Amino acid sequence: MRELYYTLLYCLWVDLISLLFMPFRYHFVNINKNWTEAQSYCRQTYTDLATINNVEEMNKLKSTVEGKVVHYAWTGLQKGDGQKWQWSLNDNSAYYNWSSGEPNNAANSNSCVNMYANGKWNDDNCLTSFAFVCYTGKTCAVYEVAFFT
Ligand SMILES: [Ca+2]
Repeated sequence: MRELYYTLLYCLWVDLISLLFMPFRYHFVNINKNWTEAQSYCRQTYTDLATINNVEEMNKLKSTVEGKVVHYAWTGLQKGDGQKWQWSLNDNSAYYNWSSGEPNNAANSNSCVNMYANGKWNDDNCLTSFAFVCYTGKTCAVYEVAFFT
């Protein structure tokens, strides 16, 4: 029990520090990778590919990538089972910021979502290589687990 208590304190502390010093949870990675490679990179280096749940997060993401995205950057959105859009991080969100005319499933092969420099989204071929945006979630999830079990 004492160990759990210390772990909780440690995680709260780590999260507090990361909130203070890393206010932006998004990281633009200027390396061209296909969607799956980008996902692996983000999972190894940060938390996952970027999740965008609402307008505030979209604006935060836009300011992170401002002036950096040349063409497109992968986000964490992908067509999952049942042809439903799903975030790589498994968040359920009903927020979408599609560019006009998208998603168009061009050539019947558009199952992954990238964003233009203006922040609008486009469905594209997952095998095409683009820069991408990763996401840093909570550094410690231990106290959540402890509270909910
Ligand atoms: Ca498209």
